[in-house]
Amino acid sequence: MYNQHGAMVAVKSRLVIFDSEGVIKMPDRLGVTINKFIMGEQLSIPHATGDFSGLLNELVVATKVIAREVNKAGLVDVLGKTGNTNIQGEEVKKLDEYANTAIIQKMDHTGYLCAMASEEEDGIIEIEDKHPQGGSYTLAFDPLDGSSNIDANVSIGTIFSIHRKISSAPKGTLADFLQRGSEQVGAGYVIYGSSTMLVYAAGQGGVHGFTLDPSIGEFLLSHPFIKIPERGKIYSVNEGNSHKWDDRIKGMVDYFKTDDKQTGRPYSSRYIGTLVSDFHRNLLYGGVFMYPGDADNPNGKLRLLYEAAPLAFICERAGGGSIADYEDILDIEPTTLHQRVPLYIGSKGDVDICRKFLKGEM
Ligand code: AHM
Ligand code: MG
Repeated sequence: MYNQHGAMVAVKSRLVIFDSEGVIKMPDRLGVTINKFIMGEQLSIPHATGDFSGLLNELVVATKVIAREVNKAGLVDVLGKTGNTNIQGEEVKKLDEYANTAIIQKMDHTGYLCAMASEEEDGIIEIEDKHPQGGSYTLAFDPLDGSSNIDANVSIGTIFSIHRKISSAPKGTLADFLQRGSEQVGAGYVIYGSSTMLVYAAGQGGVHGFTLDPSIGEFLLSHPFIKIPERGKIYSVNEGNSHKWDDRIKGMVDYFKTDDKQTGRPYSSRYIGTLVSDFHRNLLYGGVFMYPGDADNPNGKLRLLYEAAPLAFICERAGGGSIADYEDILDIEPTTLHQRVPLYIGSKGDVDICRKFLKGEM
């Protein structure tokens, strides 16, 4: 059950309770684990089967395994490249491969999924016959986002998107993945940074962040009901590409850099080069992340199904916005698994400015 703030009031279970202002009261003073929180959300949804909670909980374990490997990456021989290229034509780093396998192996036998899709795999990943069949969800993921940053000990992440299966095929079909972002039943990301943090939104609920306490190996609720500021002071874009931008994009970025006290400009530039991290910072502080299309890549670089759409789902739940060139990200009907889209995402006010530039209204 949710109150008028969208706050879960799982009074019966007394797992996690929010007062009428949406402020959390933690009956468990040692901290609310993510499993307990997910259970609380499940109990607040009538007729929930528990499958979605089960799926999320398994995914949480997979990300803890990845976090463990990321943290010891400098100590063992997992840094560096495998010598292979993935289907995007990019070099595959060893940790990418590890993260991809960890998620597949953690999820394939759970019975919750009909199929998976990964940035690292060409087609959809079938659930092998030896595993339970007939799962009612799909999982699309970027196992290790920001892979160019791995060797430099800069934060990287995992992004995931969950849809309900729509086809009648027990093993799922491509159509089950080619659903609009607005149809997601849950989405989230993990940042492997100075600490490991998982942020997710599910069903009609809000956006919640959990920080991994490595001493007990648990994600504990640290950021309930994240809301993105209406306007920010940060723009994030790879300006090394500016010579390939059209005049609309050049004008947009110039606008954010122009001095105008009344509208709080100039904005500061912050660009990590890991989408998850750039997005997360802007989610907390406000601002806009942009990866525009350019002369070489009209659709930009980022992928709709497992990068743009899940972050757009979270951003929208947090009160922000996200657009491609002319459409809201969540409204785009995907046509291919690894489709790329231009992306402008963050504070609503800032994304609206981008929208106006893209439409030629500014
Ligand atoms: P990846 O999934 O292969 O790591 O690529 C996606 C990453 C994003 O995390 C980031 O926003 C972008 O690529 C950075 O690209 P660029 O180096 O062109 O600025
Ligand atoms: Mg990636």
